[in-house]
Amino acid sequence: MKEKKKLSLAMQIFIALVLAIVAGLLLGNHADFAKAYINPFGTIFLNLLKFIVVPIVLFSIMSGIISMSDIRKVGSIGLKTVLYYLCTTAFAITIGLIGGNLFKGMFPMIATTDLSYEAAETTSFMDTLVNIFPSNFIDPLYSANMLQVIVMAILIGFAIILVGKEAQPVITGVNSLNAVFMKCMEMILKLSPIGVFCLLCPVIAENGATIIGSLAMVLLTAYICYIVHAAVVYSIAVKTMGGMSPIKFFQGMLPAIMFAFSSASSVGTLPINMECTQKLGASKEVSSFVLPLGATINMDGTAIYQGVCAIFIAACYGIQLTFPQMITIVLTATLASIGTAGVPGAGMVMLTMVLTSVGLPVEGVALVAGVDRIFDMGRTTVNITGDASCTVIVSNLEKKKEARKNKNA
Ligand code: DAS
Repeated sequence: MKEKKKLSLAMQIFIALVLAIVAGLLLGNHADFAKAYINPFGTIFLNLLKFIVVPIVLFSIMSGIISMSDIRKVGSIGLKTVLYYLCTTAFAITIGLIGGNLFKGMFPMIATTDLSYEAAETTSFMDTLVNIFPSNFIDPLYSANMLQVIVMAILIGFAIILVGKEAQPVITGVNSLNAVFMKCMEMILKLSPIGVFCLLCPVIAENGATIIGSLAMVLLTAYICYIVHAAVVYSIAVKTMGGMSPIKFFQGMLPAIMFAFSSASSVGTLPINMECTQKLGASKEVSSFVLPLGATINMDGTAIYQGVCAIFIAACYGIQLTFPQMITIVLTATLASIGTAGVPGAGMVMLTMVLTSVGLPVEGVALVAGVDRIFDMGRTTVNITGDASCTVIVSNLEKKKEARKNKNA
C-alpha cells in the first residue's frame, strides 16, 4: 500500500500558525478563555523543550569536543563564533537606530507624565563576565544557566581529551547519553504543531487589536528593521561565508523561524534550531556549540528593538539623541545582549540598561511594555536566525579548513 506522504514539520507548523491566528482573532472577545484553557498546553510544550535543552547542550557539546579531540579546533570555532555574533549585533542595533530615526516623524507622541516602571536589577559587564563561570556543579543545570552549562561542557570535554584512553568508558557514556537525549528531543519536537497553536492563539486573542493600535507605527518600524537585517545581513553572510544560497537557508530554517515567532523563546527554540541547521548540512559538533552560545549571547533582533524603542521613547520625552549617545547605545546593546538569557521578555530588561546608558528615563519602558510580546515574537525570530546563520558559516569555514589541512597533508 502506498505510504501516505507525511506533511513536513515546516508545513505542519505553518498550518498550526495560520489556525492559531484565525482562532485567536475569532476568540478576540474571549481572550480569557484562550489564556485559561489553551495557553497551558503551550506552556507544557515549552516546558518540555526547556526540560530537554540543558542535557542536550551539555552532552552534545561534550560529545562534539570529544569528537574534535583537538582543543585548538574548539578555540578556533569559539573565536569565529563570538566575532560573528558581536559584528551582526552591532549591525543590528545600527539598523534599528537608522530605522527609528527614519520613521520617528510618524511615531505617536504619548504623554509621559504619570508613567511608572519598576526596572529589574541590571548587571555590569564585569559581573556578567564573572557570572559566565559556574561556582557549583548542580546549580547551572538546575537553573538552566546556559553560559555556565556551556563552560562546564567545555571544561569536562577538554579534561576527557587530556585524560585520553583511560577516559574511554566516559566517552562511551557521554556519546550514548547524547544519543538518548537527542532521541528524546525528537519525540518532543513531534508535538511542535500543537505547541505552536497553543502558544500563539492566546497571544493573538489578547493582543490582536493592539497590533493596529496607537503603537502600530513603532511595531511596523521594528518589523521592517527585523526583515531588512535578516534579509540583507544574513543573506550576504551565508552566501559569502557559508557557501549557501539564502533561499535554501531561509527555507531550511522555516520550522525554527515559525516556532521562535510563536514561542518568543530562543532557548525553547534551540532543539528545533539544531535540527534545522543540521538538516542544512551544519556539523553536529559546530551546531551543538554555536547555537546554545547564540541563544544566550547573540540577540540581533533584541538589539534592533532597542534601537527603535530608544528613539521612540526619546521622542516622547522631547529628547533628540546625539550621535555620541547613539554610539553609546550601540556599545551598550551589543554588550548587554551577552548576559541576557533567550527567554520571553528578556529584551525589555535590557532596554532599561540601554535607556539608562544615555540618561533617558527608565519609566519610558512603560510606553512599549503593553505590546512587548508582539515586539518579542519578531526579535526572537531574528535572534535564532542569526544564531543559525553563524552555525552554517562556522561549519562551512571549518570544513574548508579541514579540506585544506588534508590537502596539504
Ligand atoms: N525572547 C528573547 C529570546 O528568546 C528575546 C528578547 O526578549 O529580546 O531571544
